[in-house]
Amino acid sequence: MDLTQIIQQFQIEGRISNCKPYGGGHINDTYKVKAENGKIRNYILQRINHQVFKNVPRLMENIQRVTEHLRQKIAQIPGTDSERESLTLIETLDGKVFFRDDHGNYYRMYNFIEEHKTYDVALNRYQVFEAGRMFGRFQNFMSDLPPPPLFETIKDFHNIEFRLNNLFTSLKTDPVKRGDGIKNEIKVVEKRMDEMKILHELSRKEVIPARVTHNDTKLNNVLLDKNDRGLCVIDLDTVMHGIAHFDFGDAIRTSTNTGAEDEVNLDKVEMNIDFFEAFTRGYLKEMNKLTSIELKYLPLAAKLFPYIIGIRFLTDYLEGDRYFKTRHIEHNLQRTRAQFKLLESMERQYDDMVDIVSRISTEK
Ligand code: ADP
Ligand code: GN1
Ligand code: MG
Repeated sequence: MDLTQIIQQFQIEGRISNCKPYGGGHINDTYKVKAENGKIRNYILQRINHQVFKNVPRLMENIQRVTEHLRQKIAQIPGTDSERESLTLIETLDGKVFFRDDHGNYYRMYNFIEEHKTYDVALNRYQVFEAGRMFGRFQNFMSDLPPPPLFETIKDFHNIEFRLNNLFTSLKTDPVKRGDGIKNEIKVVEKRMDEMKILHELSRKEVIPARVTHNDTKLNNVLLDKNDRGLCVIDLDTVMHGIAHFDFGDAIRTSTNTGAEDEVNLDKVEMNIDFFEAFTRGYLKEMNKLTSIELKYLPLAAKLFPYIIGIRFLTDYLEGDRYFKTRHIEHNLQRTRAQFKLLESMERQYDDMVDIVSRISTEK
């Protein structure tokens, strides 16, 4: 079955006139689909990576519940447009929210949200503030998602002990013989292991409460409008139970970095503390439910994410690049180095992060 035949399984309006790869995600394959019947309608088609997401039907059930809940919440706010501010799934001809082809590949479609912008690297404070507001609002909205609990789409996704175990197992077996070249990176990991386990421990002991979280709050997973105002949180595959810190941490990792996630020139990689302030301000403006313990640990969450994602890139490098899409042979190692440089920059500015969180959370 080719892509055109797959698209025809969905209830789209018009004749398909174009379908081309879209976006820069590391996991799924995304296409922009254009259909015409007098007027033009665009859609997003995604082939869901079922090596990563092992139970796609249950994942899609989550997405259906989450998008419906968000739509209701948004519709209650005067002046909002729930068609543009939440994702809308397109059903198949037989009323399902995904299609499975003869090879066992899974596809879904969404309405294309027109006139949006996404950024891999933020250009100014306002964009970062808006991203903070959007992810804060997302967490706030999800706090009354009706039961039952969401399905866990990837087990142990942000479990640092699991990620460390995977790294050291791969280092020991060294399947593609890359272990010798990463001694410095292993030192970076080992030096911080105890500190980086703190949030996991606090969550395990329920000192930090479980919440419904997004878990993949990269800056480019929020669509902004043409004036850079926050529009829609996307990429909902990993929405499940987590702690607020997962969303705060991954968003700080990607929205305060002055360089690219895979920057070769490490001099370009720093945390912009002004952007940290802007994100925190936007996030806490909307997410007003955090306990004092949760607030206290936000700066640690910021450091955890370049660390944990760096470990995941490094593990994938050791395993021969099987998980993340890569463009060249050293890509995952290059990403690791850039993430660890960002971590060091955060460590230098840690006291400033603590002051900022404490100032913003006590302002009224
Ligand atoms: P991945 O999991 O691979 O990152 P995403 O769901 O984030 O996939 O989608 C990849 C890109 O496609 C996004 O960065 C965004 O630019 C675009 N995109 C996704 N959904 C929509 C949508 N409904 N409308 C417009 N653009 C979208
Ligand atoms: C992946 O799907 P995408 O590109 O938004 C990954 C995230 C990583 C990110 C690093 C399901 O996100 O966890 O932080 O790459 N998503 C999954 O860029 O593993
Ligand atoms: Mg994405």
